[in-house]
Parts: sequence; structure tokens; C-alpha cells
Amino acid sequence: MASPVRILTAVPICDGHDSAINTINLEFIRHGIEVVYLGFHRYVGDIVRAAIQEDVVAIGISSYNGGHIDFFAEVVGQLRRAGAGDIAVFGGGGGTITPEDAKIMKRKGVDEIFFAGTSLGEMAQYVRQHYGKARRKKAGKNRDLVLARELTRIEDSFTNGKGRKNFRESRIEKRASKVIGFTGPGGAGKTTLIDELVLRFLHRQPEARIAILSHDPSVVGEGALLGDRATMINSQDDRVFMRSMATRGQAGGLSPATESCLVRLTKAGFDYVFLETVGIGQEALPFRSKLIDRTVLVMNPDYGARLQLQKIVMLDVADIVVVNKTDLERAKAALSEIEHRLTQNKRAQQLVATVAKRHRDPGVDELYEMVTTNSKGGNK
Ligand code: B12
Repeated sequence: MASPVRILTAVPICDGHDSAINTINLEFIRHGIEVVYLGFHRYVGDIVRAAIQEDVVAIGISSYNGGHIDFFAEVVGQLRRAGAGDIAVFGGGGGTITPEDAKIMKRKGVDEIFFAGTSLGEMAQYVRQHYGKARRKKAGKNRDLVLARELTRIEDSFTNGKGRKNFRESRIEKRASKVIGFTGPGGAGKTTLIDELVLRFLHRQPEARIAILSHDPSVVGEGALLGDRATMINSQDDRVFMRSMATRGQAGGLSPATESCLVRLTKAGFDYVFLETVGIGQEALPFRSKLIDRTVLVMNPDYGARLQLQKIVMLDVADIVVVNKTDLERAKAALSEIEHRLTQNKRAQQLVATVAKRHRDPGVDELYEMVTTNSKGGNK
């Protein structure tokens, strides 16, 4: 099986016109393309950093704010300066980008501009034809690019059926990073919570480097929308290396290549690696790897009747249980029910209440203390 084409899409700074790109993303996915979506109102630097870390073959930009000539040229320029000039740039913006503008943009290194009236199918076809067989230069000296391309090789080896567990226990012992696994049902707020934790790491540990390995489901027989970066605001930082992975047919919350990618990340000198699963169901136990130091289950207070708690197996094994969205009405009851459920396990599990979307939430501060001072790997 061939690896899917991976591209990144985004909308520039000072531009909130995201409905076009949202529609186009869905069409790309239908054509088997993996789309890392960065969201709207994005700086050139954020787009270029994300494209490099995600090791995409092309960046698709949707621009309606009128600044397209300079913006696209700056993306091309920054890619070249970072040694990633082999990442192509294309895009559109309806009638805002005129044919004359497009000519100038192409002279400045843009591959293609799509005008109003182009069908969605035509654009998806263009991506598959032009970026399916990617030209690849050597990664050079750019640290993020070297790592990103190694992760792609690992991921591709699993897609091609050649992947294998490429680590030994002895290697696991020697790693420097602390690995924290986050899981929980879809919509519980895992991504926002991780992003808020990253903010605290960046502020309180000025030298720390963090990696995030984030998962989204592949659509059966199609591509995947890797959308966690669109929620990550604080993680757009040079000290954070984020990689989005599609599950590529594997059930249970992770990808077939996750463990091997994790081994590579833990050897890359990051202080912390955050692993985020897709939204999981009651029976899922995604963290079987010895690489994971601490597991965090993130729950929503709206899980239904109390009886439901008996069926969630992660409640038996998680080191920390976070009840997020505790500004919701049912939060008080949920906290007391989950606390009672955890006492049945007779293990030293920790429970914390958070409102991750709230800036400076004391619950997230408490969680930060828990993951930094109580990790099995020792104090930091
Ligand atoms: C929908 C819309 C809105 C919606 C946006 C909703 C949303 N969440 O996206 C709302 C109402 C919120 C809005 C607000 C504003 N808008 Co408005 N909006 C439009 C409108 C009507 C359609 C744009 C659109 O989505 N088209 C649908 C797409 C699918 O089709 P398309 O544009 O033809 O694109 C084709 C190709 O270019 C290609 N394509 C597009 N992007 C990409 C990306 C990639 C990767 C690829 C491969 C292809 C591709 O796909 C299509 C294929 O057929 C345009 C006018 C128009 N008719 O174009 C104005 C327009 C873009 N808006 C405009 C303005 C001024 C604004 C506001 C500033 C108005 C105000 N004063 O508040 C605000 C700014 C909002 C913000 N925060 O940025 C101006 C921009 C003028 C300029 N830049 O010179 C326009 C052109 C209207 C006008 N004539 O004045 N807007």
C-alpha cells in the first residue's frame, strides 16, 4: 500500500475566511489525502514551522485578505531559507487573487493558484498528480526537518508493510525524555489541555523542549483530517516539535507506527513527549508501551449515568484522571462519582478538576505540578 499524500492547509494572518478551506479539506480527504489543518489567522512562521515538522509535500493557502502576493512569497522564502524549498506552495482566494497577481506569485515560486469556478474534484486531482510523487531533497542541517523526515520514513515503512518494532528494552531505559500519554473520549478537551500545559512548560522551564505526537482517525478508505494543530495556540513555538499522525487503519487510538516514532522522539533530546490518542471508547487501553511514564485520562463531566463509570477500563489504569469542563453544571456530581469509583481500585491515582479553555486555570496548574513532580521517571 502506498503512503497517502500529506499536505498542510492554512489561512493567513488577519483573515478569518475559513469556509472555503474547510470545504476543500474535506474534498482532499475524500481523495485519500492526509490534510494537516493549521487553522485561520496564521503567521508565515507558524505555517513554515508546521510544514517542516509535519514533513508535508505541499502547503495549500486560502487567502482573502488582499495581502496574498507578499504573504505567499514570504512562505516560499522562509521555506527556502530553512532548507525546505522542496515543499511546494499553492492555493486560492476566489476573485480576490486576480490572474495578473497569480502570474507575479508564480514568478516568486508559487506552484499554482486556483480561481473562482474551479471544481473541488479538479483541485484534489491536481494535488494527487503533482504531489503524489514528491520530489525530495536531502534534509540538510535543519534539526526539525531531519527529525521530521525520519518520522516519515518510519511511518511509511509501516504503511508499506515493512515496519517492525525497531527498539529494544535496553534502549528504552537510556532515554532522556519523560513520556506522558493523554487519552479520553472525543470532545473532552485533550488538545486544549495539552496546549495549556505546554504554555506552563514554556514559561516555567525556559530551556525545556517538548514534543507532541498527536493522533486523529483515518477515514475508512480515505485520507485523514489532522486538525489538532488548529486548536494548539501556545504550541506554535520553536521549542515545541509537534507531529500529527493518522491512525491509518489501526483501531485503539494510535497508529501502527506510533511506538517506533516515540522511540525516535525520546532519543531526540526532548525533555517531555506528550502523546495524544484519538478520542477513545470504553474498552480502549491505548498505552501498553513501556515507553510511557505516566498516563492521563481526560474526561467530560457528561458521561451519562454513574453506572457508565464501571465500564471505562482506563479508569482502572490511568495514573491521573482529569475531569475537564468543570464549569459545566454536572461537574460536582461527576467529581464525587469518579472519586468514589477510583477508591475501588485501591491504587495511588490522582484526580484533578480543570477548565482547560480558561486562561490561568488553577486546575491546569495543579495538573502541571502532578506531571512534573510525580512522574515515575523521577522528579524534574
Ligand atoms: C463567505 C464570505 C465571508 C464570510 C466568511 C465565512 C467564513 N468563515 O469563511 C463572512 C461573512 C464572515 C465574511 C466576512 C468578511 N469578509 Co468576506 N467574503 C465572503 C465571500 C462571499 C465568499 C468567500 C468564499 O468562501 N468563497 C467560497 C470558495 C469555495 O470559492 P472561491 O472563493 O471562489 O474560491 C475558489 C478558488 O479560489 C479555490 N480556493 C480558495 N481557497 C483555496 C485554497 C486552496 C488550498 C486551494 C487549492 C483552492 C482554493 O476554491 C474555489 C474553487 O472554486 C467573498 C466574496 C466572493 N464572492 O468571493 C467575500 C470577501 C472575500 N469578503 C470580503 C471582506 C472585505 C470581508 C470582511 C472584511 C467584511 C467586513 N467588513 O467585516 C469580513 C472579514 C472576516 C474576517 N475575519 O476575515 C471581501 C474581501 C475584499 C478584499 N480582500 O479585497 C470579499 C471579496 C467580498 C467583497 N467583494 O468585498 N466574508
